[in-house]
Amino acid sequence: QPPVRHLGVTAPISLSLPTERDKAITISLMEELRHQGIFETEEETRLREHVLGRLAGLVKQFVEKVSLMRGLSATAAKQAGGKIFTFGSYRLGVHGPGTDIDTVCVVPKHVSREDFFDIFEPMLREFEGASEVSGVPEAFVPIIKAKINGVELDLLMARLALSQIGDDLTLQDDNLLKNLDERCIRSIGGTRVTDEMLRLVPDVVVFRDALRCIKLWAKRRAIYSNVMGFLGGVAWAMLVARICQLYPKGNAGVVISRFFTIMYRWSWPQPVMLKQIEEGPLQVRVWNPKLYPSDRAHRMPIITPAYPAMCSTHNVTESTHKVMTDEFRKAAEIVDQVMVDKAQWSQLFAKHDFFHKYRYYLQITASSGDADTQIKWSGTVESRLRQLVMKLEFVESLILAHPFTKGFEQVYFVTDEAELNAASSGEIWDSFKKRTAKDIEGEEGGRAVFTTTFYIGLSIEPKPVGATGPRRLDISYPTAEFAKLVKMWEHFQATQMGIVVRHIKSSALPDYVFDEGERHPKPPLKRPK
Ligand code: 3AT
Ligand code: MN
Ligand code: MN
Repeated sequence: QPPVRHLGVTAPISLSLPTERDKAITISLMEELRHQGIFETEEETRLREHVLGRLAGLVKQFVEKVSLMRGLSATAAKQAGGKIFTFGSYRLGVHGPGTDIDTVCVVPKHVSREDFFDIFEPMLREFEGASEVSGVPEAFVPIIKAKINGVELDLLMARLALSQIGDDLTLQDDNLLKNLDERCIRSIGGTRVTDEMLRLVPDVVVFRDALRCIKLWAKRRAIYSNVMGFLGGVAWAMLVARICQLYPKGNAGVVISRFFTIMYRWSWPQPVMLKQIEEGPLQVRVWNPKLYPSDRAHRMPIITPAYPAMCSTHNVTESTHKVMTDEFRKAAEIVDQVMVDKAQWSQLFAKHDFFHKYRYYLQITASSGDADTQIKWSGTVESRLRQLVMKLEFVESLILAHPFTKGFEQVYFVTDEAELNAASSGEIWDSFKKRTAKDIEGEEGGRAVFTTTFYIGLSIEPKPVGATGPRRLDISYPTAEFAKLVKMWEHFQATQMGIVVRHIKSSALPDYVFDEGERHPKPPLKRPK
Protein backbone atom coordinates (compact mmCIF):
# COMPACT_ATOMS: atom_id res chain seq x y z
CA GLN A 1 0.00 0.00 0.00
CA PRO A 2 1.25 3.51 -0.77
CA PRO A 3 1.95 5.69 2.27
CA VAL A 4 -0.93 7.95 3.32
CA ARG A 5 -0.17 11.40 1.98
CA HIS A 6 -3.41 13.07 2.85
CA LEU A 7 -6.50 12.60 4.97
CA GLY A 8 -9.77 12.19 3.16
CA VAL A 9 -11.20 10.62 0.04
CA THR A 10 -9.53 13.07 -2.36
CA ALA A 11 -6.31 15.04 -2.43
CA PRO A 12 -6.41 18.47 -0.73
CA ILE A 13 -7.45 21.52 -2.73
CA SER A 14 -4.59 23.60 -1.41
CA LEU A 15 -1.48 23.05 0.68
CA SER A 16 -0.83 26.77 1.09
CA LEU A 17 -0.02 28.31 4.42
CA PRO A 18 -2.29 31.09 5.69
CA THR A 19 -1.59 34.53 4.23
CA GLU A 20 -1.25 37.64 6.40
CA ARG A 21 -4.88 38.40 5.58
CA ASP A 22 -5.94 34.87 6.63
CA LYS A 23 -4.12 35.36 9.92
CA ALA A 24 -5.76 38.71 10.54
CA ILE A 25 -9.31 37.48 9.89
CA THR A 26 -8.70 34.44 12.08
CA ILE A 27 -7.71 36.72 14.95
CA SER A 28 -10.81 38.85 14.47
CA LEU A 29 -12.98 35.74 14.18
CA MET A 30 -11.70 34.35 17.47
CA GLU A 31 -12.23 37.75 19.09
CA GLU A 32 -15.81 37.78 17.89
CA LEU A 33 -16.41 34.22 19.15
CA ARG A 34 -15.11 35.21 22.59
CA HIS A 35 -17.31 38.28 22.48
CA GLN A 36 -20.30 36.03 21.72
CA GLY A 37 -19.72 34.24 25.04
CA ILE A 38 -19.38 30.68 23.71
CA PHE A 39 -16.31 29.77 25.77
CA GLU A 40 -16.50 28.58 29.35
CA THR A 41 -14.24 29.96 32.09
CA GLU A 42 -11.05 28.17 33.15
CA GLU A 43 -12.76 27.49 36.44
CA GLU A 44 -15.59 25.65 34.70
CA THR A 45 -13.08 23.67 32.66
CA ARG A 46 -11.36 22.53 35.84
CA LEU A 47 -14.68 21.66 37.44
CA ARG A 48 -15.61 19.44 34.47
CA GLU A 49 -12.28 17.62 34.71
CA HIS A 50 -12.76 17.15 38.44
CA VAL A 51 -16.26 15.75 37.89
CA LEU A 52 -15.05 13.34 35.21
CA GLY A 53 -12.27 12.12 37.50
CA ARG A 54 -14.75 11.44 40.28
CA LEU A 55 -17.15 9.72 37.89
CA ALA A 56 -14.38 7.47 36.56
CA GLY A 57 -13.68 6.40 40.15
CA LEU A 58 -17.34 5.69 40.78
CA VAL A 59 -17.61 3.50 37.67
CA LYS A 60 -14.64 1.44 38.88
CA GLN A 61 -16.29 1.03 42.29
CA PHE A 62 -19.45 -0.10 40.57
CA VAL A 63 -17.61 -2.71 38.51
CA GLU A 64 -15.76 -3.94 41.58
CA LYS A 65 -18.95 -4.22 43.58
CA VAL A 66 -20.75 -6.22 40.87
CA SER A 67 -17.66 -8.38 40.36
CA LEU A 68 -17.67 -9.33 44.04
CA MET A 69 -21.38 -10.09 43.86
CA ARG A 70 -20.65 -12.45 40.95
CA GLY A 71 -18.13 -14.32 43.10
CA LEU A 72 -14.85 -12.91 41.77
CA SER A 73 -11.95 -12.69 44.22
CA ALA A 74 -11.12 -9.31 45.72
CA THR A 75 -8.06 -9.01 43.45
CA ALA A 76 -9.94 -10.05 40.31
CA ALA A 77 -12.78 -7.68 41.19
CA LYS A 78 -10.34 -4.76 41.41
CA GLN A 79 -8.68 -5.79 38.14
CA ALA A 80 -12.02 -5.93 36.33
CA GLY A 81 -11.56 -2.19 35.84
CA GLY A 82 -14.13 -0.03 34.04
CA LYS A 83 -13.56 3.14 32.03
CA ILE A 84 -15.45 6.21 30.89
CA PHE A 85 -15.28 7.74 27.43
CA THR A 86 -16.78 11.05 26.40
CA PHE A 87 -18.35 12.03 23.10
CA GLY A 88 -20.52 14.93 21.87
CA SER A 89 -19.42 18.55 22.01
CA TYR A 90 -17.25 18.06 25.10
CA ARG A 91 -15.15 15.37 23.44
CA LEU A 92 -14.73 17.50 20.34
CA GLY A 93 -13.71 20.43 22.51
CA VAL A 94 -16.43 22.74 21.20
CA HIS A 95 -18.81 22.80 24.16
CA GLY A 96 -20.21 26.00 25.56
CA PRO A 97 -20.73 27.12 29.16
CA GLY A 98 -23.29 24.97 30.97
CA THR A 99 -23.64 22.27 28.27
CA ASP A 100 -23.67 18.61 29.20
CA ILE A 101 -20.89 16.04 29.09
CA ASP A 102 -21.92 13.01 27.06
CA THR A 103 -20.29 9.98 28.58
CA VAL A 104 -20.36 6.24 28.06
CA CYS A 105 -19.42 3.91 30.91
CA VAL A 106 -17.64 0.83 29.56
CA VAL A 107 -17.79 -2.27 31.72
CA PRO A 108 -16.55 -5.89 31.48
CA LYS A 109 -18.75 -8.76 30.32
CA HIS A 110 -19.89 -9.93 33.75
CA VAL A 111 -21.55 -6.56 34.46
CA SER A 112 -25.00 -6.32 32.93
CA ARG A 113 -27.23 -3.52 31.70
CA GLU A 114 -29.60 -4.29 34.59
CA ASP A 115 -26.70 -3.68 37.00
CA PHE A 116 -26.22 -0.25 35.46
CA PHE A 117 -29.75 0.76 36.40
CA ASP A 118 -30.23 -1.36 39.54
CA ILE A 119 -26.83 -0.82 41.16
CA PHE A 120 -24.97 2.03 39.49
CA GLU A 121 -27.96 4.40 39.42
CA PRO A 122 -28.57 4.10 43.19
CA MET A 123 -24.81 4.54 43.79
CA LEU A 124 -24.98 7.71 41.75
CA ARG A 125 -27.96 8.97 43.76
CA GLU A 126 -25.90 8.54 46.92
CA PHE A 127 -22.80 10.09 45.37
CA GLU A 128 -21.70 13.36 46.93
CA GLY A 129 -22.71 16.34 44.84
CA ALA A 130 -25.05 14.33 42.60
CA SER A 131 -28.55 15.61 41.86
CA GLU A 132 -31.39 15.15 39.37
CA VAL A 133 -30.44 11.52 38.70
CA SER A 134 -32.96 9.91 36.38
CA GLY A 135 -32.58 6.72 34.38
CA VAL A 136 -34.44 5.83 31.19
CA PRO A 137 -33.61 2.11 30.80
CA GLU A 138 -36.25 1.48 28.13
CA ALA A 139 -34.98 4.15 25.68
CA PHE A 140 -33.59 3.22 22.25
CA VAL A 141 -30.25 4.26 23.71
CA PRO A 142 -30.72 3.60 27.46
CA ILE A 143 -29.47 6.56 29.47
CA ILE A 144 -29.03 7.98 32.96
CA LYS A 145 -29.23 11.76 33.14
CA ALA A 146 -27.65 13.38 36.18
CA LYS A 147 -25.85 16.38 37.55
CA ILE A 148 -22.62 16.13 39.50
CA ASN A 149 -21.42 19.29 41.22
CA GLY A 150 -23.80 21.17 38.96
CA VAL A 151 -22.34 19.70 35.76
CA GLU A 152 -24.94 18.01 33.57
CA LEU A 153 -24.13 14.50 32.38
CA ASP A 154 -25.71 12.08 29.92
CA LEU A 155 -24.51 8.62 30.91
CA LEU A 156 -24.72 5.63 28.57
CA MET A 157 -23.37 2.16 29.22
CA ALA A 158 -21.67 -0.47 27.10
CA ARG A 159 -20.74 -3.95 28.16
CA LEU A 160 -17.85 -5.34 26.12
CA ALA A 161 -17.04 -9.00 25.59
CA LEU A 162 -13.89 -8.62 27.71
CA SER A 163 -13.27 -9.79 31.26
CA GLN A 164 -11.24 -6.68 32.11
CA ILE A 165 -11.55 -3.06 31.04
CA GLY A 166 -8.12 -1.51 31.44
CA ASP A 167 -7.30 2.19 31.53
CA ASP A 168 -5.50 1.86 28.20
CA LEU A 169 -8.53 0.50 26.33
CA THR A 170 -9.61 2.37 23.19
CA LEU A 171 -12.80 1.76 21.25
CA GLN A 172 -11.21 1.99 17.82
CA ASP A 173 -11.08 -1.74 16.99
CA ASP A 174 -14.16 -2.83 14.98
CA ASN A 175 -13.79 -6.35 16.39
CA LEU A 176 -14.85 -5.04 19.80
CA LEU A 177 -18.35 -4.79 18.33
CA LYS A 178 -18.61 -8.54 17.77
CA ASN A 179 -21.18 -10.32 19.93
CA LEU A 180 -22.37 -7.09 21.52
CA ASP A 181 -25.91 -6.16 22.33
CA GLU A 182 -27.24 -3.57 19.84
CA ARG A 183 -27.77 -1.06 22.61
CA CYS A 184 -24.09 -1.38 23.54
CA ILE A 185 -23.07 -0.91 19.90
CA ARG A 186 -25.19 2.23 19.71
CA SER A 187 -23.84 3.48 23.03
CA ILE A 188 -20.20 3.38 21.96
CA GLY A 189 -21.03 4.67 18.47
CA GLY A 190 -20.85 8.31 19.54
CA THR A 191 -17.33 7.95 20.95
CA ARG A 192 -16.13 5.90 17.98
CA VAL A 193 -17.37 8.58 15.57
CA THR A 194 -15.94 11.58 17.46
CA ASP A 195 -12.59 9.84 18.02
CA GLU A 196 -12.36 8.90 14.35
CA MET A 197 -13.22 12.44 13.33
CA LEU A 198 -10.41 13.82 15.50
CA ARG A 199 -8.00 11.35 13.88
CA LEU A 200 -9.10 12.38 10.41
CA VAL A 201 -8.53 16.12 10.66
CA PRO A 202 -5.07 17.51 9.94
CA ASP A 203 -5.08 20.00 12.84
CA VAL A 204 -7.44 19.55 15.77
CA VAL A 205 -7.16 23.16 16.98
CA VAL A 206 -8.09 24.58 13.58
CA PHE A 207 -10.97 22.12 13.34
CA ARG A 208 -12.31 23.13 16.76
CA ASP A 209 -12.12 26.86 16.16
CA ALA A 210 -13.80 26.54 12.78
CA LEU A 211 -16.48 24.21 14.16
CA ARG A 212 -17.27 26.63 16.98
CA CYS A 213 -17.91 29.28 14.35
CA ILE A 214 -20.14 27.02 12.25
CA LYS A 215 -22.14 25.79 15.24
CA LEU A 216 -22.83 29.33 16.40
CA TRP A 217 -23.80 30.41 12.88
CA ALA A 218 -26.11 27.40 12.36
CA LYS A 219 -27.82 27.95 15.71
CA ARG A 220 -28.36 31.66 15.05
CA ARG A 221 -29.74 30.94 11.60
CA ALA A 222 -32.09 28.27 13.03
CA ILE A 223 -30.70 25.43 10.94
CA TYR A 224 -29.16 23.40 13.78
CA SER A 225 -31.53 20.53 14.49
CA ASN A 226 -31.41 16.94 13.35
CA VAL A 227 -35.03 16.20 14.39
CA MET A 228 -36.45 19.06 12.34
CA GLY A 229 -34.62 17.99 9.18
CA PHE A 230 -31.59 20.25 9.36
CA LEU A 231 -28.17 19.10 10.58
CA GLY A 232 -27.27 18.16 14.15
CA GLY A 233 -23.95 18.56 15.93
CA VAL A 234 -22.33 15.44 14.46
CA ALA A 235 -23.21 16.35 10.87
CA TRP A 236 -21.97 19.95 11.18
CA ALA A 237 -18.75 18.61 12.68
CA MET A 238 -18.22 16.25 9.74
CA LEU A 239 -18.75 19.04 7.19
CA VAL A 240 -16.16 21.20 8.92
CA ALA A 241 -13.78 18.23 9.20
CA ARG A 242 -14.06 17.66 5.45
CA ILE A 243 -13.12 21.27 4.66
CA CYS A 244 -10.20 20.96 7.09
CA GLN A 245 -9.00 17.95 5.08
CA LEU A 246 -9.19 19.97 1.88
CA TYR A 247 -7.06 22.80 3.37
CA PRO A 248 -4.68 20.90 5.66
CA LYS A 249 -2.38 23.86 6.25
CA GLY A 250 -5.16 26.43 6.57
CA ASN A 251 -6.16 28.18 9.78
CA ALA A 252 -9.73 28.72 11.03
CA GLY A 253 -10.20 31.79 8.82
CA VAL A 254 -9.18 29.82 5.72
CA VAL A 255 -11.50 26.95 6.57
CA ILE A 256 -14.46 29.25 7.22
CA SER A 257 -13.86 31.33 4.12
CA ARG A 258 -13.96 28.18 1.95
CA PHE A 259 -16.64 26.33 3.93
CA PHE A 260 -19.74 28.19 2.75
CA THR A 261 -18.78 28.40 -0.92
CA ILE A 262 -17.89 24.72 -1.09
CA MET A 263 -21.06 23.69 0.70
CA TYR A 264 -23.18 26.00 -1.45
CA ARG A 265 -21.76 24.43 -4.61
CA TRP A 266 -21.62 20.84 -3.40
CA SER A 267 -23.07 18.37 -5.94
CA TRP A 268 -25.55 16.65 -3.67
CA PRO A 269 -26.50 13.84 -3.38
CA GLN A 270 -22.80 13.12 -3.70
CA PRO A 271 -21.98 12.23 -0.08
CA VAL A 272 -19.62 14.07 2.23
CA MET A 273 -17.26 11.45 3.67
CA LEU A 274 -14.11 11.71 5.77
CA LYS A 275 -12.82 8.37 4.54
CA GLN A 276 -13.90 5.49 2.33
CA ILE A 277 -16.71 3.39 3.70
CA GLU A 278 -15.39 0.13 5.13
CA GLU A 279 -16.94 -3.26 5.62
CA GLY A 280 -16.71 -4.83 9.05
CA PRO A 281 -17.34 -7.87 11.21
CA LEU A 282 -21.07 -7.38 11.86
CA GLN A 283 -24.19 -8.46 10.00
CA VAL A 284 -25.34 -4.84 9.81
CA ARG A 285 -26.07 -2.48 6.98
CA VAL A 286 -23.50 0.11 6.07
CA TRP A 287 -24.65 3.07 4.03
CA ASN A 288 -24.83 2.11 0.38
CA PRO A 289 -27.06 4.00 -2.08
CA LYS A 290 -26.27 1.50 -4.84
CA LEU A 291 -27.77 -1.28 -2.80
CA TYR A 292 -30.49 0.37 -0.74
CA PRO A 293 -33.25 2.59 -2.18
CA SER A 294 -33.75 4.26 1.22
CA ASP A 295 -30.11 5.40 1.18
CA ARG A 296 -30.62 6.67 -2.36
CA ALA A 297 -33.34 8.96 -1.00
CA HIS A 298 -30.87 10.92 1.15
CA ARG A 299 -30.61 14.43 -0.28
CA MET A 300 -27.54 15.66 1.60
CA PRO A 301 -25.76 12.51 2.76
CA ILE A 302 -23.05 13.12 5.35
CA ILE A 303 -21.54 9.78 6.32
CA THR A 304 -20.09 8.90 9.73
CA PRO A 305 -16.46 7.73 9.59
CA ALA A 306 -16.63 4.83 12.07
CA TYR A 307 -17.89 1.36 11.17
CA PRO A 308 -20.79 0.78 10.56
CA ALA A 309 -20.94 3.86 8.32
CA MET A 310 -24.26 5.63 8.63
CA CYS A 311 -25.90 8.67 7.12
CA SER A 312 -26.26 11.34 9.80
CA THR A 313 -28.70 13.41 7.77
CA HIS A 314 -31.55 11.10 6.80
CA ASN A 315 -34.08 13.65 8.10
CA VAL A 316 -33.24 16.29 5.49
CA THR A 317 -36.21 17.05 3.22
CA GLU A 318 -36.53 19.02 0.00
CA SER A 319 -37.51 22.13 1.98
CA THR A 320 -34.82 21.99 4.66
CA HIS A 321 -32.26 21.30 1.95
CA LYS A 322 -33.34 24.46 0.10
CA VAL A 323 -33.27 26.49 3.30
CA MET A 324 -29.74 25.34 4.14
CA THR A 325 -28.51 25.96 0.60
CA ASP A 326 -29.86 29.48 0.80
CA GLU A 327 -28.11 30.01 4.14
CA PHE A 328 -24.81 28.74 2.69
CA ARG A 329 -25.15 31.29 -0.10
CA LYS A 330 -25.91 34.19 2.23
CA ALA A 331 -23.08 33.26 4.57
CA ALA A 332 -20.64 32.95 1.64
CA GLU A 333 -21.52 36.50 0.62
CA ILE A 334 -20.94 37.84 4.13
CA VAL A 335 -17.62 36.03 4.51
CA ASP A 336 -16.46 37.33 1.11
CA GLN A 337 -17.18 40.81 2.43
CA VAL A 338 -15.34 40.08 5.67
CA MET A 339 -12.30 39.01 3.66
CA VAL A 340 -12.10 42.42 2.02
CA ASP A 341 -12.94 44.28 5.21
CA LYS A 342 -16.40 45.33 4.03
CA ALA A 343 -18.28 43.38 6.69
CA GLN A 344 -17.84 42.32 10.30
CA TRP A 345 -17.84 38.76 11.59
CA SER A 346 -20.77 39.67 13.83
CA GLN A 347 -22.96 39.91 10.70
CA LEU A 348 -22.41 36.21 10.11
CA PHE A 349 -24.01 35.50 13.48
CA ALA A 350 -27.10 37.66 12.96
CA LYS A 351 -30.38 36.23 14.22
CA HIS A 352 -32.56 34.38 11.67
CA ASP A 353 -35.55 36.18 10.13
CA PHE A 354 -37.89 33.17 10.12
CA PHE A 355 -40.86 35.04 11.56
CA HIS A 356 -40.50 37.92 9.09
CA LYS A 357 -39.95 35.82 6.02
CA TYR A 358 -43.31 34.30 5.16
CA ARG A 359 -46.86 35.59 4.71
CA TYR A 360 -48.41 32.38 5.94
CA TYR A 361 -47.44 29.96 8.67
CA LEU A 362 -48.74 26.66 9.93
CA GLN A 363 -49.07 26.68 13.66
CA ILE A 364 -48.99 23.24 15.28
CA THR A 365 -50.04 23.18 18.92
CA ALA A 366 -49.64 20.16 21.18
CA SER A 367 -51.41 20.51 24.51
CA SER A 368 -52.13 18.61 27.70
CA GLY A 369 -53.10 19.16 31.30
CA ASP A 370 -49.83 18.50 33.11
CA ALA A 371 -46.13 19.20 32.75
CA ASP A 372 -44.90 15.59 32.64
CA THR A 373 -47.39 14.51 29.99
CA GLN A 374 -46.55 17.62 28.00
CA ILE A 375 -42.82 16.80 27.80
CA LYS A 376 -43.50 13.40 26.26
CA TRP A 377 -46.42 14.46 24.10
CA SER A 378 -44.73 17.54 22.66
CA GLY A 379 -41.58 15.46 22.07
CA THR A 380 -43.64 12.98 20.08
CA VAL A 381 -45.25 15.70 18.00
CA GLU A 382 -41.87 17.34 17.43
CA SER A 383 -40.26 14.10 16.30
CA ARG A 384 -42.99 13.61 13.67
CA LEU A 385 -43.19 17.15 12.42
CA ARG A 386 -40.95 16.47 9.45
CA GLN A 387 -43.55 13.95 8.29
CA LEU A 388 -45.91 16.92 7.96
CA VAL A 389 -43.22 18.87 6.12
CA MET A 390 -42.80 16.02 3.65
CA LYS A 391 -46.56 15.75 3.10
CA LEU A 392 -46.76 19.50 2.51
CA GLU A 393 -43.97 19.26 -0.06
CA PHE A 394 -46.38 17.26 -2.23
CA VAL A 395 -48.99 20.04 -2.22
CA GLU A 396 -49.25 21.70 -5.57
CA SER A 397 -48.26 25.40 -5.56
CA LEU A 398 -46.42 25.05 -2.24
CA ILE A 399 -42.78 25.87 -2.93
CA LEU A 400 -41.42 25.41 0.53
CA ALA A 401 -42.53 24.17 3.95
CA HIS A 402 -39.90 25.57 6.30
CA PRO A 403 -40.01 24.19 9.86
CA PHE A 404 -38.72 26.34 12.70
CA THR A 405 -36.14 24.50 14.83
CA LYS A 406 -37.79 24.80 18.20
CA GLY A 407 -41.21 24.74 19.80
CA PHE A 408 -42.53 27.50 22.10
CA GLU A 409 -43.86 26.45 25.49
CA GLN A 410 -46.67 28.36 27.19
CA VAL A 411 -48.91 27.56 30.14
CA TYR A 412 -52.37 29.12 30.32
CA PHE A 413 -54.96 29.05 33.07
CA VAL A 414 -58.45 28.75 31.67
CA THR A 415 -61.87 28.70 33.28
CA ASP A 416 -64.25 27.34 30.69
CA GLU A 417 -64.55 25.10 27.66
CA ALA A 418 -64.25 27.94 25.14
CA GLU A 419 -61.02 29.17 26.68
CA LEU A 420 -59.71 25.63 26.90
CA ASN A 421 -60.34 25.09 23.20
CA ALA A 422 -58.78 28.41 22.27
CA ALA A 423 -55.62 27.78 24.30
CA SER A 424 -55.29 24.24 22.95
CA SER A 425 -55.54 25.65 19.43
CA GLY A 426 -52.68 28.06 19.98
CA GLU A 427 -54.96 31.09 20.27
CA ILE A 428 -54.21 33.55 23.04
CA TRP A 429 -57.22 35.44 24.32
CA ASP A 430 -56.94 38.54 26.46
CA SER A 431 -59.22 36.87 28.99
CA PHE A 432 -56.62 34.25 29.95
CA LYS A 433 -53.41 35.70 28.58
CA LYS A 434 -52.18 37.09 31.89
CA ARG A 435 -54.08 34.81 34.27
CA THR A 436 -51.94 32.99 36.85
CA ALA A 437 -52.38 29.73 38.77
CA LYS A 438 -53.54 31.77 41.76
CA ASP A 439 -56.31 33.43 39.76
CA ILE A 440 -58.06 30.12 39.09
CA GLU A 441 -57.69 28.70 42.61
CA GLY A 442 -61.09 27.42 43.70
CA GLU A 443 -62.69 28.47 40.40
CA GLU A 444 -65.05 25.91 39.01
CA GLY A 445 -63.73 24.62 35.66
CA GLY A 446 -60.39 26.32 36.30
CA ARG A 447 -57.45 24.37 34.92
CA ALA A 448 -53.96 24.68 33.49
CA VAL A 449 -53.26 24.07 29.80
CA PHE A 450 -49.68 23.22 28.85
CA THR A 451 -48.97 24.06 25.24
CA THR A 452 -46.04 23.65 22.88
CA THR A 453 -46.37 25.38 19.54
CA PHE A 454 -44.31 24.67 16.44
CA TYR A 455 -44.21 26.75 13.27
CA ILE A 456 -43.79 25.94 9.60
CA GLY A 457 -43.31 28.83 7.20
CA LEU A 458 -45.14 28.41 3.89
CA SER A 459 -43.86 29.76 0.63
CA ILE A 460 -46.60 29.73 -1.99
CA GLU A 461 -46.20 30.09 -5.74
CA PRO A 462 -47.33 33.46 -7.04
CA LYS A 463 -50.63 33.49 -8.88
CA PRO A 464 -50.23 32.97 -12.61
CA VAL A 465 -50.47 36.23 -14.57
CA GLY A 466 -54.07 37.06 -15.38
CA ALA A 467 -55.55 34.59 -12.93
CA THR A 468 -58.54 35.79 -10.98
CA GLY A 469 -59.73 34.95 -7.50
CA PRO A 470 -57.61 33.70 -4.65
CA ARG A 471 -55.05 30.98 -5.27
CA ARG A 472 -56.28 27.66 -3.97
CA LEU A 473 -54.02 26.09 -1.44
CA ASP A 474 -55.47 22.95 0.00
CA ILE A 475 -53.53 21.74 2.98
CA SER A 476 -56.43 20.08 4.76
CA TYR A 477 -55.34 16.63 3.63
CA PRO A 478 -51.71 16.74 4.85
CA THR A 479 -52.69 18.37 8.12
CA ALA A 480 -55.46 15.87 8.82
CA GLU A 481 -53.11 13.01 7.96
CA PHE A 482 -50.50 14.43 10.30
CA ALA A 483 -52.97 14.70 13.20
CA LYS A 484 -53.95 11.10 12.57
CA LEU A 485 -50.31 10.04 12.51
CA VAL A 486 -49.36 11.63 15.84
CA LYS A 487 -52.46 10.21 17.47
CA MET A 488 -51.20 6.75 16.59
CA TRP A 489 -48.52 7.20 19.28
CA GLU A 490 -48.77 4.23 21.65
CA HIS A 491 -49.32 6.43 24.73
CA PHE A 492 -51.79 8.79 23.11
CA GLN A 493 -54.90 9.54 25.16
CA ALA A 494 -57.62 11.56 23.48
CA THR A 495 -58.96 12.86 26.79
CA GLN A 496 -55.56 14.14 27.96
CA MET A 497 -53.78 15.37 24.88
CA GLY A 498 -54.61 17.71 22.03
CA ILE A 499 -53.12 18.47 18.65
CA VAL A 500 -54.31 21.37 16.49
CA VAL A 501 -52.88 22.53 13.18
CA ARG A 502 -53.86 26.06 12.13
CA HIS A 503 -53.04 28.10 9.08
CA ILE A 504 -52.31 31.71 10.08
CA LYS A 505 -51.25 34.97 8.45
CA SER A 506 -47.97 36.46 9.60
CA SER A 507 -49.87 39.29 11.28
CA ALA A 508 -51.45 36.72 13.61
CA LEU A 509 -48.09 35.47 14.93
CA PRO A 510 -48.03 35.78 18.72
CA ASP A 511 -45.62 38.13 20.51
CA TYR A 512 -43.66 35.29 22.12
CA VAL A 513 -41.97 34.37 18.82
CA PHE A 514 -40.32 37.81 18.72
CA ASP A 515 -37.63 39.35 20.87
CA GLU A 516 -38.33 42.56 22.71
CA GLY A 517 -38.58 45.37 20.15
CA GLU A 518 -38.39 43.00 17.20
CA ARG A 519 -41.86 43.88 15.98
CA HIS A 520 -44.27 46.77 16.26
CA PRO A 521 -47.07 46.29 18.77
CA LYS A 522 -50.43 45.26 17.32
CA PRO A 523 -53.92 45.29 18.73
CA PRO A 524 -54.40 42.23 20.96
CA LEU A 525 -56.72 39.38 20.05
CA LYS A 526 -60.06 39.86 21.84
CA ARG A 527 -62.34 37.08 22.89
CA PRO A 528 -64.99 36.85 20.19
CA LYS A 529 -68.44 38.00 21.35
P1 3AT B 1 -24.29 20.27 23.23
O1 3AT B 1 -23.04 21.08 23.36
O2 3AT B 1 -24.45 19.24 24.30
O3 3AT B 1 -25.49 21.12 23.04
P2 3AT B 1 -23.77 17.98 21.54
O4 3AT B 1 -23.23 17.90 20.16
O5 3AT B 1 -22.93 17.40 22.62
O6 3AT B 1 -24.11 19.51 21.82
P3 3AT B 1 -25.95 16.34 22.52
O7 3AT B 1 -25.40 16.36 23.91
O8 3AT B 1 -27.40 16.64 22.38
O9 3AT B 1 -25.20 17.32 21.53
O10 3AT B 1 -25.73 14.96 21.85
C1 3AT B 1 -24.49 14.33 21.80
C2 3AT B 1 -24.60 13.07 20.99
O11 3AT B 1 -25.48 12.18 21.63
C3 3AT B 1 -25.18 13.30 19.61
C4 3AT B 1 -25.89 12.06 19.31
O12 3AT B 1 -25.01 11.10 18.73
C5 3AT B 1 -26.28 11.54 20.67
N1 3AT B 1 -27.68 11.83 20.98
C6 3AT B 1 -28.22 13.01 21.27
N2 3AT B 1 -29.53 12.91 21.53
C7 3AT B 1 -29.81 11.61 21.43
C8 3AT B 1 -30.99 10.84 21.60
N3 3AT B 1 -32.17 11.39 21.92
N4 3AT B 1 -30.89 9.51 21.42
C9 3AT B 1 -29.73 8.96 21.08
N5 3AT B 1 -28.60 9.61 20.91
C10 3AT B 1 -28.63 10.92 21.07
MN1 MN C 1 -23.60 17.23 24.64
MN1 MN D 1 -26.26 15.06 25.58
